[in-house]
Amino acid sequence: MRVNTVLVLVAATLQVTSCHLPHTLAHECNKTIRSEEEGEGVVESPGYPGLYPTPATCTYTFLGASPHHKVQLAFTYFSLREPPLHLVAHERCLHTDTLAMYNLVNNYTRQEIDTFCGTSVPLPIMSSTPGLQLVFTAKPATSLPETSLLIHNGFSARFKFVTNLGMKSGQQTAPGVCQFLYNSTNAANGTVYSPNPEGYYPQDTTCHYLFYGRPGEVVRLTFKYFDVEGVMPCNEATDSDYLEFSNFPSADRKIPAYCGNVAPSIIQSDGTFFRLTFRSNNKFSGTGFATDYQFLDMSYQPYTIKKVIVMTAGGSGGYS
Ligand SMILES: [Ca+2]
Repeated sequence: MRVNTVLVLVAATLQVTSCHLPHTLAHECNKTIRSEEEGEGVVESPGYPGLYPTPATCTYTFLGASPHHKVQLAFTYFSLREPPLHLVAHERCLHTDTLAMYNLVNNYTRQEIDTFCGTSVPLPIMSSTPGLQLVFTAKPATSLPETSLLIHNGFSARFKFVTNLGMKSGQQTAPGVCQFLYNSTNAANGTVYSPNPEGYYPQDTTCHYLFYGRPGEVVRLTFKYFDVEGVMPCNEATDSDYLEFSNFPSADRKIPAYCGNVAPSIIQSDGTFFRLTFRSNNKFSGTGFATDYQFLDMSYQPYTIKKVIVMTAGGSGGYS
């Protein structure tokens, strides 16, 4: 109840303050961005690149017009007032200015992604739904130690509504669907990424990567990077996100699921088809994975048994 009262007071103060701010600054503080009006652009804290006003509460709402949309956000600058130094990691953001991020379910219900504070630039994030909301909260100037008041220019980030989950390779089977095809006839090798490459993968997302080799080919995966939130045995029972492999269109119990920070060793398919499945749940995200893939023609391997052809009389034996 007390928190609610404080929030109401902060909101009331902001309302009054807004009247005296330049038009652009007041306009930027609470903003709704719709994909049909602005498919991509920049979102900034009030007054950026100058100091942001304190106290302040600003809500930025991104709404994708299509159920296939997700919102990708990549920060180019991030500097909020530092929390008091004595706080432990999980308490840091409780006592300073913050930027909280939420998936918007049905454009309305908030589902927290994460909350950031301090001066470390967050990695790119992606919503798991067509809606994303940012809530920027700056505490009153007097509520923080003097040392934390030096830098507070706020944040600047590029946003983009995407239907391909930001993927950089493969052929997507349908907009908004996290299923990508890798045909040997299109590319004999390349790299496969988790959704929102080089950032945190979106929550509650399942992706299938389907590899199709030519006759006689297998596919080999060599992992370059691996950070999938979870613990052994990497399944729903342990609240884990995971990566699994299959030689079939359905699950393959022969190969264990992978999660954590240790990348799988080289993985190779038994035949021409291979399926890689990534699954994230609705809490905590890692930065995902990157793996090189290479189709290999096994029909020319030295240990392949060659058919012996016996020539007719007058000829000589040989191998084909
Ligand atoms: Ca998770």
